[in-house]
Amino acid sequence: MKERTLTIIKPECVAEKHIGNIIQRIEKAGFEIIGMKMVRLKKKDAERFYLVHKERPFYSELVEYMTSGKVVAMVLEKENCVEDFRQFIGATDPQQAEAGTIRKDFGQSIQFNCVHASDSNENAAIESAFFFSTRELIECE
Ligand code: 3AN
Repeated sequence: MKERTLTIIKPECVAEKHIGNIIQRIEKAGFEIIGMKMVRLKKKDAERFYLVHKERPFYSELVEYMTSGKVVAMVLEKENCVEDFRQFIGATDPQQAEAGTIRKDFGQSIQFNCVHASDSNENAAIESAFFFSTRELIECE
């Protein structure tokens, strides 16, 4: 069954002009882009997006980082999308990420790890709705 996931190309990765490379790799790996936009998150938006991490010691740093520049948000569609995309981008810490993954190739550290990806179908739906209205998503077969 087709699933969806929400990914974000993070500020440092946009600033370093990796958008094109990353999108090309995502497409070549068989993920269909059904929604895409560039935004600069406001503090209150980033706080809400990362609310699950509120109690983590890195929460305020994370909010500051995610509001520090433009990001590109995308909704992707594919069979087994959530799990396959997390596999495709690699571990949270780029140093632990497998060779050939996006985080291995473009990530700098556990915080500056170049992309976000939803970790469950439930969160994918919530995170997708955070950035996109249903009208902004392409209906795929
Ligand atoms: P993932 O992005 O792989 O789902 P999470 O959900 O544990 O990983 O972390 C969300 C984000 O918080 C990460 N993408 C990263 O930017 C940041 N982060 C995670 N762990 C740390 C840490 N130990 N120190 C600083 N930032 C972190």
